[in-house]
Amino acid sequence: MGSGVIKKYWEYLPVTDETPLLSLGEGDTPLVRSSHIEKQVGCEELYFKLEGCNPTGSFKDRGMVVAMAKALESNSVAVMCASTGNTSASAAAYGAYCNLPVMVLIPKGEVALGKLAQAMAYGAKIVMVDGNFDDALQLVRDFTAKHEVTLVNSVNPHRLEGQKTGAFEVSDVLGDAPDYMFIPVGNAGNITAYWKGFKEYKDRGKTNKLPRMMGFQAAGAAPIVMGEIVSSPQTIASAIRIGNPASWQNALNARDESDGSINSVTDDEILDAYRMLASEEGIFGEPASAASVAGLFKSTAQGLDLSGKRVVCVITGSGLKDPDLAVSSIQSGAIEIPANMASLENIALNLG
Ligand code: AN7
Repeated sequence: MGSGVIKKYWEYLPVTDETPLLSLGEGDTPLVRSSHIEKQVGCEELYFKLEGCNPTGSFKDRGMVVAMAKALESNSVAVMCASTGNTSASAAAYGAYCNLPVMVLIPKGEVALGKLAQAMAYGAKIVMVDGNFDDALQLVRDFTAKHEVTLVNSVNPHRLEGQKTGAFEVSDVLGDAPDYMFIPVGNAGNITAYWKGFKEYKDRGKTNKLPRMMGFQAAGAAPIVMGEIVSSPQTIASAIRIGNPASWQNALNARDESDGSINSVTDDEILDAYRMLASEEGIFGEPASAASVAGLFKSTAQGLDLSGKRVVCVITGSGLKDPDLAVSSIQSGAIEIPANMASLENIALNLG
């Protein structure tokens, strides 16, 4: 436990004798059984994979540790990424750990405060681009094609190699692959990586079956669902505010090969799932993460029968990343009182 994904899964990863065995303790995240939603959607077993428990609070760490180790192995002098927030936080942390300079390009005004704070704290050079994520990613791709700087977005194949370890862990804990995987889709790297992981585990005889991959985009940022680039993607789930996903074709392959689907959920559906996940399951995921749960509700409401099925939702990042949204979108009803017993009793003895 805590040794990190490279050590744990080295035989499935592109490591050599020269690859440094880095780790900030990523991976080994909890797979938590649902206490309420499982019954509401009528499945046999529902689990949440809590990727917010990774060192920087999102699934990105699984891929970043491998990308960073390979960058060090090839004597890279600096790394760069574009990000809606979590990739930049992860790159910044591993860069600090490895002593590699990191530059992150983020869409101006569109990154949740917690993620920005992380990139700042870890000491990355932060560049605010007057454009959206897709503009920033294009810039990074063009720059790294021209200069000797390593690209650590998920178009770097080492990122997906690391991220596929999420599928290994789910399979290891359950003893086989689940029947359904619900997963939010932004740049489409994670759905690609999970599908790769499940296929590899089955090929190596570690599992007997493959899950159906159920991806969900936000309705205002759903290029894969609509079949066309969205030039001004809009959604409250800033992590998946992406209009031209880099792994678009791979996501379609994962969908089709697994007999799954890629669909969209509205911001209202995302926020409902976000609140319900916290208040009924005790799990505080970020809004983008709640898209997987919103998708689960939507699919069953539309007739998907999950009876007898084992289902996993990936909760990709921590709700603490975006405290502004939590406070503004959840009517918590904090009560103010003078500091005396009579006032407290007046409130607390009438709770029920
Ligand atoms: C919490 O950080 O794209 O479909 O730049 O942060 O693999 O892109 C984040 C994406 C889901 C979507 N949930 O995953 C970035 C970035 C959370 C995320 C996604 C992201 P992909």
